[in-house]
Amino acid sequence: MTMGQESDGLNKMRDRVSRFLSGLLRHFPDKFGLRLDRYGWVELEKVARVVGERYRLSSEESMRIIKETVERDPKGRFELADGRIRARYGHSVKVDVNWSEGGEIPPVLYHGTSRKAVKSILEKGLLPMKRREVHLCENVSDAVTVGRRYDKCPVVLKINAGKMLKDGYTIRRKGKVLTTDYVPPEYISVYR
Ligand code: HQG
Repeated sequence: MTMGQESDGLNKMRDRVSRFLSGLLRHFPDKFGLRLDRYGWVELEKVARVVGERYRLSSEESMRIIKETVERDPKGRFELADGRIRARYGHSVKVDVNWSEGGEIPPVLYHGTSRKAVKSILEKGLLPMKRREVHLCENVSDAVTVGRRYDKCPVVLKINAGKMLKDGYTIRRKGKVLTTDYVPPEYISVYR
């Protein structure tokens, strides 16, 4: 096997593990016998055991792949600390998401969505829907990527985050993603 083939296989495995971890740590920990604590944390060893069984990896391999997946994740989807792991955002399970990594919140944020959701969003505001938070992006191109998950020609909404903060709303930073509980229509306009 050449180096290229080996890393292709490894990249595919990391990709699969990343998707599985997103599901496990955001949506269905109980399906695999895991219990998240109040803030979404769970012992890394337990997660490595579940991942190892699923992908037939030794516990060392599974631990290594999880750590590499977390470190290389372009969006900072996961966080490791004190032998534990959690998803930074995207939860549907009941966890306390009310924490932030600090740092400046840009005065303008973006949200990518489908064309068919726009009318309702402009009427009712941005709701968390099946998740615990509304997810926002720092730049237009990230918002387009998010919106493409639902529509090949997504709409990008511009969020007046500066005004939201001034009016007392909380916006949290979770890796590359910014989150909030709800965005009322008055802070939303169509960017493109
Ligand atoms: C829409 C992924 C109608 C909202 C992404 C969105 C993100 C409304 C959908 C992260 C509405 C919910 C989250 C309203 C909101 N009426 N539609 N009032 N309010 N919506 O998946 O932001 O790659 O829960 O516009 O990249 O798309 O998995 O939210 O289209 O960062 O790490 O309801 O998940 O990250 O969809 O995605 P979602 P999202 P990962």
